[in-house]
Amino acid sequence: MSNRTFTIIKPDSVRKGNFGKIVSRLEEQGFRILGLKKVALTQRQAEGFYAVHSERPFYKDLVSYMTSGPVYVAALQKEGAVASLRTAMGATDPKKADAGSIRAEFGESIEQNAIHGSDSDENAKNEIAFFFAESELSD
Ligand code: IDP
Ligand code: MG
Repeated sequence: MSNRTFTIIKPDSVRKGNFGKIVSRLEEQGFRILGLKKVALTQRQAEGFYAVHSERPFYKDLVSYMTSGPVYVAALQKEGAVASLRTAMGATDPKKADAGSIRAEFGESIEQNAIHGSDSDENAKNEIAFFFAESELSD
């Protein structure tokens, strides 16, 4: 099992000034930040990143949301990182997310849900590589 995962602090979080609070939570829960940067996703990047959802009815809106303002992308390290981040985030729909989870606290809607987290070790590896060279990562 890999000890890495990938997150995006999404545009709604950055807009509302919740970036620091969310990163604090992650650090409190034992994640180390291997790499972090602020980026304004291009349409092409957002489409590529979410290509797996290209046939879903919400794809177009998702791409406009993810390009609506800057985001922070980060590579994180923790034992069992992928599962641990998914638990910390909560369910996709903030209304269904466990109390105390990041999405329950900071998400607006099923679309504007504050944070992205990889759903498997393989996707974590690919998503980290989408934004970072290995030489940009250190613990
Ligand atoms: P996840 O982020 O919890 O892994 P996914 O199913 O991978 O959820 O969906 C990717 C993103 O697409 C979600 O985080 C959310 O921003 C958006 N999304 C997912 N389902 C819906 C929906 O039913 N309506 C609108 N947006 C959605
Ligand atoms: Mg997903």
